Amino acid sequence: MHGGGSGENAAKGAGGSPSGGSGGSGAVVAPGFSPSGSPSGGPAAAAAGSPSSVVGANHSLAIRQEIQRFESVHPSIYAIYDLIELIPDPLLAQQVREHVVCIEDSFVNSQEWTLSRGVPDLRLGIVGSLSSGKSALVHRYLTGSYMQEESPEGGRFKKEIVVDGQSFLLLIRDEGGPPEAQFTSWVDAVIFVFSLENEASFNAVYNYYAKMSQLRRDMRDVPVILVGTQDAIAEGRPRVVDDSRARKLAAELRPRCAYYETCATYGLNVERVFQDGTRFHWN
Ligand SMILES: Nc1nc2c(ncn2[C@@H]2O[C@H](COP(=O)(O)OP(=O)(O)O)[C@@H](O)[C@H]2O)c(=O)[nH]1
Ligand SMILES: [Mg+2]
Repeated sequence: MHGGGSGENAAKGAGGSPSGGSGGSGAVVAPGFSPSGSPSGGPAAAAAGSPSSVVGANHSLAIRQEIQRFESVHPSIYAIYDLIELIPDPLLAQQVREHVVCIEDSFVNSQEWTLSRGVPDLRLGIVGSLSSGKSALVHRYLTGSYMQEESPEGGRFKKEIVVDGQSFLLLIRDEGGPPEAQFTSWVDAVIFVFSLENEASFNAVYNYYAKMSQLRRDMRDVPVILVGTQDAIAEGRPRVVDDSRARKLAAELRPRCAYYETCATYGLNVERVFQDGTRFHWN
């Protein structure tokens, strides 16, 4: 059940302390982000550059304004969810909640409708079974910090990335459940996430991929990345998926499919995963 979850999750995200960003986790701006790993100068440098860079700078303004819009509405949505908790009649509360969820999904979180088509965007989907570490991964990328709370509902996030002086709006969709048709048709690239400590989450990746292939004819052309998340690899939670099995799965998904182990607590490979997830647009 959706139940206001994406808002809740985004609220948790916004609670972090973004590194080098301009706001909450839904809207972190990262000037200088570059898929090649070398800082590209950021919007200020872009404005002073070639004509094509100036176009990028214009998009940057539109993107920042969109991120601001996105951020400014969320507090009101969270406030409404809190107020709904106070409605004594459970049926009425549920009806109001469903309407708010609908508004949130189709307008507040909308990633397509509110921005001019001319602004280049990148739609990155994150999918994997419950508790595979998707939200912790996304949160780490957006804020540079580790989020302790479980967040089963997923969420949608926006971030400006600048590549060679060009601004792009990166749309991240952390999917709360299995990949459905709308998610599958929406994505430009997919990060499949499983937990290295959970066999079922590893098996889910192949099943999710197979499901997406049934739903989308050109699924083979969609770039994918495989991510195995590490927890503390502590006693009582041993690693159950070894490197060779993970690499074998990656190879089954795609020839030369990138595979990374990540750790949200100390940030291992997190930046690289997202750089790879967006790199395909420029290659
Ligand atoms: N110690 C540690 N815990 C993690 C890490 N990544 C995820 N977790 C924990 O694993 C649980 C599930 O993570 P979450 O991101 O909510 O999974 P999701 O359901 O796929 O979004 C949460 O309790 C997280 O705090 C990590 O890198 N280190
Ligand atoms: Mg989650």
